[in-house]
Parts: sequence; C-alpha cells; structure tokens
Amino acid sequence: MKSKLSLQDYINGIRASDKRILGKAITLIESKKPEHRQVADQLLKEILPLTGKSIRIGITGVPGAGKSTFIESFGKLAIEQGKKVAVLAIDPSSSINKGSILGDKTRMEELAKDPNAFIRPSPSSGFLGGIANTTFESLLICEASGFDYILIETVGVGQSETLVNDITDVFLFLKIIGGGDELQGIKRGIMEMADLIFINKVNPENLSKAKMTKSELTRALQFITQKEKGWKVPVLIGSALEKTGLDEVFTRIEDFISLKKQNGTFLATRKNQAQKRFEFWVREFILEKAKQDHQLENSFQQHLKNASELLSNPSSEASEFVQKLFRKE
Ligand SMILES: Nc1nc2c(ncn2[C@@H]2O[C@H](COP(=O)(O)OP(=O)(O)OP(=O)(O)O)[C@@H](O)[C@H]2O)c(=O)[nH]1
Ligand SMILES: [Mg+2]
Repeated sequence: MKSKLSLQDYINGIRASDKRILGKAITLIESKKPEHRQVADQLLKEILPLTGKSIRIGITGVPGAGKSTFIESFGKLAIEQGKKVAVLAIDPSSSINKGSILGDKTRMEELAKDPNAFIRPSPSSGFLGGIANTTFESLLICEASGFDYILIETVGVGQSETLVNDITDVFLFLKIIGGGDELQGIKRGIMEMADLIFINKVNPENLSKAKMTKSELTRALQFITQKEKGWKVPVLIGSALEKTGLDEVFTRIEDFISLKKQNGTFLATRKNQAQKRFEFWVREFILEKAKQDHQLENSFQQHLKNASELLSNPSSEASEFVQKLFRKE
C-alpha cells in the first residue's frame, strides 16, 4: 500500500466510496500545511461536478438530547429506504471534553459498520476561535462519493448552529420533554433556524407530558417569523432509542425538500450560503496572509490588544489595521 496518495488516488477512492480513502481525503482537507492545501484545492476542483446532489441535514440539541442515538437509528432507517448516509459531527466541546467524540463512535457503532454509511467526527478544537472550519469541504467529499443524506451533528451552543445552518438544507432541532420554565430558556435563535422539531425520549409513561411540550412549542412557534414560506414547522414526538416516530421525520424531511425544490428556495438558499462562504474565506485568507508578514502580525496584535483592553473602539482599531494592510501592498 502506498503511503502517499496521489490526486488521482483520492479521486478514484472517492468515486469508489472507499471509506479508508474518504477518511484520508477529509484529513487532507483539514490539514493546514501549505503542500496539503494545494492538493486539497485541486481535489475540491476536480470533484465539484460530482457534488450538490445530497440532502444536507443539520441536527442540533442540548448535550444528551439524543442526537447521536437519533442519527444511528435514523441513518439505518434511511439506508433501509435505499439511501447512503454520511455523518459528520461538529463538537465544539471536544477540545475541552475529549470523551464526547469517542462516545459518539460507540453510540453509532452499528451505523459505522454498515457499508452504506460513513461516519466522521471532525476535530474542531479552536473551531470557534477563528480557525477556519472545513466541515463544508468534508461534506462535498462525501457528496462526491455518492452519499444521499449527509447528517451533521452539532451541540447546541449557539454559534456552531449558525455555522451548520449555513451549510445545510434542513435543520432539525432535537428537544427533550420540558415544562414551561424550560421553554423560556430555549434560545430564540434555534427556534428561528429549525425546520423541524423532534421531541425525543418519549415513551408511554411520559406521553402526556410530551404532548404538553409539543403544544407549548407549537404555540411558541407562532410568534416566530416563518423561515420558509408555506412551511409550518412540524413538532414531532418519538424515541431515537426505541425507534419510534422516525418514519414521520423521514417523510417530513422529504416533503420539506420537495417544497423547497418546487418554489426555488432550495437552490437559492445554497447560492446564498455559497456567497456567505466566499465572503468568509476572503476575510479568513486576508487575515492569514497578513499574519505571514512579521510587521503586520505585530501590528495586528497591537490593535487587537488596544481593542480587547477596551482602550479604544474595536472598529476604529480594525479600520486602522486594514489601512496598514493595503498600504503595504
Ligand atoms: N430513554 C431514552 N434514552 C435515549 C433516547 N435517545 C437517546 N437516549 C439516551 O440519552 C443519552 C444521550 O444520548 P446521545 O445520543 O449520546 O445524545 P447526544 O445529544 O448525541 O449527546 P452529546 O453528543 O453528548 O451532545 C444516551 O444514554 C442515550 O442512550 C430515547 O429515545 N429514549
Ligand atoms: Mg452526540
């Protein structure tokens, strides 16, 4: 076995859905080494015509809501329906709590063994600290490999949801049963992003409580601006562990996608997301390039310090820094 793969090896492996090469391709994409970046860019260009055909599903919920269990059960259901399923997990807590990702692996054991599934936990340490995330590029690799459903798990901590929302077609919010007080605590942002809500861990004993949560959520949704015209966000109930209520999630996702394709928002959203990503990368690359220059890097640190120590207004500091940046060229 060759240790160093050529561009063609990666392409062939991706086309053949070779899980080992898929994993290596994602590692390549995640690498920050300039020589890897070059091959990675080339690879992304080559596979572009093979991408775009999957349904990209974001799944969020508080730690322990049952996201991984849901993905395991839902993934198997989708495979029974003839789909190929890839799972990417973004876990901002993983740099602090390393247990989580290992836990995910064991929780998705059966799905991981399925030849029609591919699971990839992404290391995201520092992900929210400004280091560019590559989940979207990993998603493209999976798409090029012919996966029909790409499920992206993220812990409900705010910023990561926005990032996942910006790369997916459907956003699923997993909720556990809770009374009124807890509902108050639901971040409005998540409710605004959700296309579908699934109340998990429902069994015959807590069914009536689940129904109460359902009606409270339904009521709360009335006060939230409709994200998708003609789509009333369904609040479904069931159990990821007992595999109940999942058929309905599957059907509703298909309905949602059909609606978006019919009214044109499916493509429009993706184009909009691409525009945002372009702008994100421009900012990212400008900063990176600036930091390669010793003088500019020092100046960046100085302005950052002035801003963070509340000595002056951050936007003025940023503006001064950018002026230096362009004078330099
Ligand atoms: N009773 C019951 N337990 C469930 C159900 N779904 C998940 N669990 C349990 O809840 C616990 C947490 O499930 P996970 O799937 O790991 O939850 P998660 O949201 O992925 O958690 P993090 O990745 O840590 O944020 C596990 O012990 C699961 O077995 C369910 O439908 N019913
Ligand atoms: Mg999990």
